[in-house]
Amino acid sequence: MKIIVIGGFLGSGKTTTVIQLGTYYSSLQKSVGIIVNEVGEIGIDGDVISRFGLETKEITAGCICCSLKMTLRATLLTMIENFNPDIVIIESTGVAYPGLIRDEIDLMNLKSGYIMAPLLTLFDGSRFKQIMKEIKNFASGQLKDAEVIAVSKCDLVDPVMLPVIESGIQQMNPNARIIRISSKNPDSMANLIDILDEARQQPDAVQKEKALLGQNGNLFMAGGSIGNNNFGGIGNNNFGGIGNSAGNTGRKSAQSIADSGVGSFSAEFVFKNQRYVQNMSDSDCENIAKDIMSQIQKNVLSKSPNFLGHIKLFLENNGKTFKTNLTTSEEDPQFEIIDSDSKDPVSKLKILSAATGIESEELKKIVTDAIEKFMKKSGIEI
Ligand SMILES: Nc1nc2c(ncn2[C@@H]2O[C@H](COP(=O)(O)OP(=O)(O)OP(=O)(O)O)[C@@H](O)[C@H]2O)c(=O)[nH]1
Ligand SMILES: [Mg+2]
Repeated sequence: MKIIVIGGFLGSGKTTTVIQLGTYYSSLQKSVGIIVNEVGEIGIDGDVISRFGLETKEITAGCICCSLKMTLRATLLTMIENFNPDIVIIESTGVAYPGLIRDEIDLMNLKSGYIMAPLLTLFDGSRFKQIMKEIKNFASGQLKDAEVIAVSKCDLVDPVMLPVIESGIQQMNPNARIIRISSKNPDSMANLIDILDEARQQPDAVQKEKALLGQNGNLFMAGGSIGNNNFGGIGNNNFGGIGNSAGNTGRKSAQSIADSGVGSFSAEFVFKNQRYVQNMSDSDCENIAKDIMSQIQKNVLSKSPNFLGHIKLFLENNGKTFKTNLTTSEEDPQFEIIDSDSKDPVSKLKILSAATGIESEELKKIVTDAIEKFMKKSGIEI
């Protein structure tokens, strides 16, 4: 069994990459199991991935790198017991430290045996400037354990900027191999697959840490651990970062969500008059999804003018999903229609919102206000 852990900030293209890798491995007749973690209570990505015929388990309401380590363990063990996949792909939340997930798996002593692919972390090239401005400390914490860093969405990046981005990233993690990917460029994905198929190249960080375990079993805490030093270094200083990372003098621990400075809120809304909604045309559904998203966008912008994150809205109706999403303050929402083979006949809206510079409570208010405003305007009750 091969295990691939994919991390990267909110909206950096993890799910898109998971789907491409998963469908590729499936096409080789390999059995693939996917574990996807969402920070909110409502999951969306698991649903999206499973529509590609991929066996998917979703872990919600927290981060598998910190509060949900035991859930990750149980999910992985059940998956192995149930169908012992050839390949397991794990998508972390966008506010996780992926290295902690890799290390946690290494510490599970899985009896079935496994090969860990090089730890992959995505870095959204199209948001380079904003990431460096808004969340540099946190992003560098996410990158520091990566063995492979993929600059994602390269199709959206001015080619002149790519070396600049790569050198900025290399400063944050001098040891990582940096590659370029784009979901629109099959060659870049083929290159990624080749690299994931290579044996893990870095020395085993967990073995190093085991060697550093103190008598009381605590991880080494004085002066930073080998390969994980958070002191100084360009873009690598986690002191005084957003959230409460100050005072963390050793390895990062169970606080990635707080460190990220991201507020989040997720909810599912069921339409009251199902028959009415089911008689709506596709363009009505598209307009509803866009309308609610634009209200949310306006209000998030007013609270956090330079936000980064991922706001995802799914309207599910008549076997189709009308999806709209937004990852920065500077872009327009993206829209697409996905066919669903979901057996769920209930028409509903799912919203996952996560953004920097805004409290979770504020996001909750913004989302619920947007829904209320929509109901008033349209007369459609949710
Ligand atoms: N142009 C372009 N868009 C991409 C690419 N990869 C992903 N996207 C888009 O970026 C947005 C976010 O992609 P996801 O794959 O959902 O990102 P994610 O990292 O899984 O997001 P979270 O799980 O919410 O953190 C979606 O609108 C994707 O369609 C790419 O290579 N090029
Ligand atoms: Mg995702």
